[in-house]
Amino acid sequence: MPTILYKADASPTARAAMMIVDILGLNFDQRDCNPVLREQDTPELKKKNPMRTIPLLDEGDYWLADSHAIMIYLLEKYGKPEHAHLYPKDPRKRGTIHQRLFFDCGILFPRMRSVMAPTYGGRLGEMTKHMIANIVDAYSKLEDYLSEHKYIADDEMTIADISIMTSVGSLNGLVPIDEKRFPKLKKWFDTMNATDYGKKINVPGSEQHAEGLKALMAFNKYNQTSKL
Ligand SMILES: N[C@@H](CCC(=O)N[C@@H](CS)C(=O)NCC(=O)O)C(=O)O
Repeated sequence: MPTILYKADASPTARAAMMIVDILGLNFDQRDCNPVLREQDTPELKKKNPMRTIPLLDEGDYWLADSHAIMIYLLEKYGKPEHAHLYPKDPRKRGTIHQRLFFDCGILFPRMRSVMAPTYGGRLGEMTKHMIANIVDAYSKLEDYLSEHKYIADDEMTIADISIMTSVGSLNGLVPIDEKRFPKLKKWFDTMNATDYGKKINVPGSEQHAEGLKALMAFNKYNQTSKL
């Protein structure tokens, strides 16, 4: 059975897994699974991933959820010497990479999710000041990380960059990075998006995601005001 990757192009977390698959040159069966339509809620997928999220990697007799876990797994399983910089063996470098991945999982992506959930739920007509301030605050933390190293976790590109560029991609479509305030972040983001996989996967997927959210917010706002 070929390995299946359940994904949606607009999903930041799915994009991270898709880019690692692309970088490693893996010929997986990449299947669309739309979380907005709850296509991940089938009994088969629920059993494999009780979190009911994408991406989900399915090898038939083994499955794995969470983009960060998937990235590490694929790198450890298929990484060749030319990919070593993406997930170096040095414990301190790994320590920093893991911290940045947890930062994405625990802080950055949830700030995106706090906009996504009420928008898809039909409740959010426009972003609140608090949501915007939280996103700008996350940009400022990333600017600090980029003052420590050339990339997010190291002076070479690592999986932390691949993970974080997807969250920032969608966030930037909602709250554009202010280049004057966050010059290092803007430069890093442009560099990441200029890679082959950035151009092919992250740029169009982020645009689709942010534009879809903005359109839905406008629709929610219209619905809310028309009910008054
Ligand atoms: N920590 C998870 C988060 C995955 C996640 O929340 N994915 C979203 C799509 S961007 C999803 O599937 N949401 C559906 C839901 O939460 O019910 C990861 O990195 O894979």
